[in-house]
Amino acid sequence: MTKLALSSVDLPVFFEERHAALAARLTPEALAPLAGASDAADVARRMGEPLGLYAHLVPEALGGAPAGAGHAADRAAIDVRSLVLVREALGQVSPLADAIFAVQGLGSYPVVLAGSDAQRRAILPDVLSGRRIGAFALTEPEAGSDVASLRTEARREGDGWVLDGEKVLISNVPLAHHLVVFARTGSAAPQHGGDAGGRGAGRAAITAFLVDSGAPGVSAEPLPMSVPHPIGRLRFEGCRVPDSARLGEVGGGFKLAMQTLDAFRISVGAAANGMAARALREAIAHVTRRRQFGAPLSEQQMVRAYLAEMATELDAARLLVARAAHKRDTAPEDAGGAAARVSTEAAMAKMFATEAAQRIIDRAVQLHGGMGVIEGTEVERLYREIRPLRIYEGTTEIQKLIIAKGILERAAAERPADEPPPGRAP
Ligand code: COS
Repeated sequence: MTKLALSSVDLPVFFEERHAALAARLTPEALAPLAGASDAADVARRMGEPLGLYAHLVPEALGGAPAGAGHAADRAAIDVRSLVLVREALGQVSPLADAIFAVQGLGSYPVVLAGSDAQRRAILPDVLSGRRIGAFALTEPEAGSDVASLRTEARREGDGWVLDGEKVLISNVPLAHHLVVFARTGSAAPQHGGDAGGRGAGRAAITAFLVDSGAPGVSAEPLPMSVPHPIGRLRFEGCRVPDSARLGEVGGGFKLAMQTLDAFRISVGAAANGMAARALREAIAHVTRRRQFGAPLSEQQMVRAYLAEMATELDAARLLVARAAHKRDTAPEDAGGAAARVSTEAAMAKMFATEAAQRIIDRAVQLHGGMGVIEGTEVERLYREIRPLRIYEGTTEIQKLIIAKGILERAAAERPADEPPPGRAP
């Protein structure tokens, strides 16, 4: 099996030859048209043509990249290990491109998973070429981490639906042609906290819709961010859509959002690894060049200790990301034919990699001394670029809740029925 050199280690256990071939194509030279580019629309287009990166978001049957052996035969046929490689490469070259790519995925994967054949044919070929950009409209002013409490409403009217509500912090908004909108369709009131039954009813009342961003009743407003990143607010006022705009089952929206996030949270970890790898490279270049006290900084033990910690944390993060992606791609489907749940592993990868990248980049800034905080230096830019990754697609704190829930459920499932209560001798 071909070895895939991701850093100082090879990870042949998790990757296959086709991944090595993809990684070999994702060179800084190949991605050079994205480096330093600040026009989001242009960056979004280039990733379609000529770079062909969106092929990894679209099933092979609709022109996308082959998902490889071992995948569910059709609908969920997106290879998360390929996403991971693309995002680590983009993270090193252009965090702006990486963010647009990720949201193109969030805005199309629900169509891959739950779309009708007509919806898939109407959307996915243009997603592939980059003629069409998508967005994932989940977050609201009063519903961020607590998805079940969202308030945007879709009211049944005649043979369609009427959407009213507000979404905020929606990436790709100024560019997006279509929006995957999560709205409340059931009679259950939005649930904040409360008992499991109440929250369950709140979740069961959420449905996804595929809405044209130019549809009557939709308005968008950009929000300025601390880094170059297309993001904004959406308002739905009497926005009428046909029933054919519904994505999946009525009431299936919460699960669809979570399934989408499971796949893409893994790749957030990969993007963080890309940014951290870039910072480590910059730090090594700096400490081997810069001389103080008569020798290169790299001769100092404290500097070496920093480098050792940075490299080890980066490789640990890469291993967690690779493990989650491999499991997502290869674990047997559930009884309903859906991709295996990897919520715990995905949350571990996302949490650890983004937190580690923040620490690695912070140390790279420290090693650069005063130049590390001068606008325009690479590490200063990375220091700003990494920050949103610990928040978006589920904060670090939410990942901890998911991980704890996952391991407790696993422990309960493995406990024999006749085991004495914890703390008591058998
Ligand atoms: N795949 C399939 N089903 C899933 C799922 C997944 N990945 N995750 C959850 N579900 C289903 C389960 O069926 C679960 O039912 P059970 O009660 O049978 O276990 C149900 O959904 C509820 O799951 P959970 O109990 O975990 O829901 P909560 O409302 O308590 O909390 C969190 C869910 C907090 C984890 C969720 O709201 C979340 O991820 N929040 C962060 C949102 C986010 O990432 N926002 C960023 C937007 S994109 S930038």
